[in-house]
Amino acid sequence: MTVDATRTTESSPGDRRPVRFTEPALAARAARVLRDNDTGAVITAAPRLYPHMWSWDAAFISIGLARLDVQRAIAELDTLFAAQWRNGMVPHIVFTDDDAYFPGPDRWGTDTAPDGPRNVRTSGICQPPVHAIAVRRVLDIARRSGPNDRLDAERFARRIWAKLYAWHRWLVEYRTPGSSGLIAIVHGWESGMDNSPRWDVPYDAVHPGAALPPYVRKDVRLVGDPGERPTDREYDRYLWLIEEMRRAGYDQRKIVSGSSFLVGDVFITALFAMSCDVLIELGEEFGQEPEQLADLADWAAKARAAVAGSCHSVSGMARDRDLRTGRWLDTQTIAGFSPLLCGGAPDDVQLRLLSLLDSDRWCGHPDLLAPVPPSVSPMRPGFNPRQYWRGPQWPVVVWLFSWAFERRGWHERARKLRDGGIRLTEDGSFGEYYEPFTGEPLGSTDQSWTAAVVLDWLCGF
Ligand code: 2M8
Repeated sequence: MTVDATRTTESSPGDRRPVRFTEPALAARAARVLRDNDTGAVITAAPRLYPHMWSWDAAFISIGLARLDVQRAIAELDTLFAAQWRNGMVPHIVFTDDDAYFPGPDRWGTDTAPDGPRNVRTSGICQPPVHAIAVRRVLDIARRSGPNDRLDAERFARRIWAKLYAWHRWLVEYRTPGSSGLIAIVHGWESGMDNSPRWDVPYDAVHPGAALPPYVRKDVRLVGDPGERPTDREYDRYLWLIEEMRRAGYDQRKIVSGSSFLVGDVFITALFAMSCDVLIELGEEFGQEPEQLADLADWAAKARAAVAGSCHSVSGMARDRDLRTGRWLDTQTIAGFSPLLCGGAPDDVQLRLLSLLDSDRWCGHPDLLAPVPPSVSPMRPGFNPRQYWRGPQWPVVVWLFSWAFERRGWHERARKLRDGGIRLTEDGSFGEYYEPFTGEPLGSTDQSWTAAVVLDWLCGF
């Protein structure tokens, strides 16, 4: 489409934000963000704050890229999977040469990890398994864009399938300890929702030792207000967990048995169930081994049961579980709606969750600029509208819910989330996250995954 990237709509006196771009102008700006953040090798997660490739960011980014250039979208996922560990883990960061981010590759010290990749430096943990969903979306977009794109994307989907299967197998083999069936994380960063109140209780049991090597944070210098980022106390714990992993020599079994943080993550478990479904569809289409398809069906069923089994008997909210103490973690965060993503909960629980999501505790809160779920309920004590994962709205999370609702046949709900997501981002800054009442962009601007999901919404089908 030909567009004028500067065209804005009139903003009326009641508007809380001065600038609103028209949809074509917003799409053009989103495309420019993705192009500007392209180093030639990877699209960085954000220009200054995140100068590397992050695992789940790359998945969302590939979806936006597919709207511009299917080949480039495929290359992005290929780059990520070229860094896959030999045991199947997809690392949470693939490092570029930029040294503006801490902790960088030296602090992770994965170069000698027995399962690590050889020619590329990575972190030593993972992030949510949304990659099969991205491959599916890239394929769907390519099929509508023309015969060459279709052929390329089909070849790619066939080729990457085994890597996706190995990644899912790794999660089952190493990360389903205990009987809850939830997929376990060994660091809050693995959840993607770094300092969410979901992790406050388990982090209380992480006691950084005197042997924690000194460090200097770089993130707090790169955001307008350091108060939007996690605290130093939280960072000490994040770094201590890395220290524990280094001492375990990045041996997954040792990490899972010894880490002072081990939590069953209900949101990841729901995403895993959905991704297994998608992998089955792709595997059936491209003639993959029936045994592997059966594995995926089994894993998806167990993951769904685990999500349903975590639901609180009164509120219906899904819960994480501290696997070190065996206690459920009751927090009113967006992760509580996980059963709405993957299904599998009894009808009455699902209905309760849907009406809670619509209520003034969540999307129906009268003061929200855009009716999309914040990371934490505005009614929860401790809700902070400006602080990282403790209140702001995240467009990628909204995208996940809109994608899942569409798949579940809830078209009207999916459309409302999409419209709300565009309302949130139509100032054209592509914030990393947004203050829910004013719509102020927070954290980084020109964040790639925000631009990518907005582009996908705007190009729709
Ligand atoms: C944030 O996480 C990184 C650590 O991985 C950080 O705060 O330094 C999270 O929002 C995470 O979900 C995201 O993938 C990453 C890059 O956008 O930033």
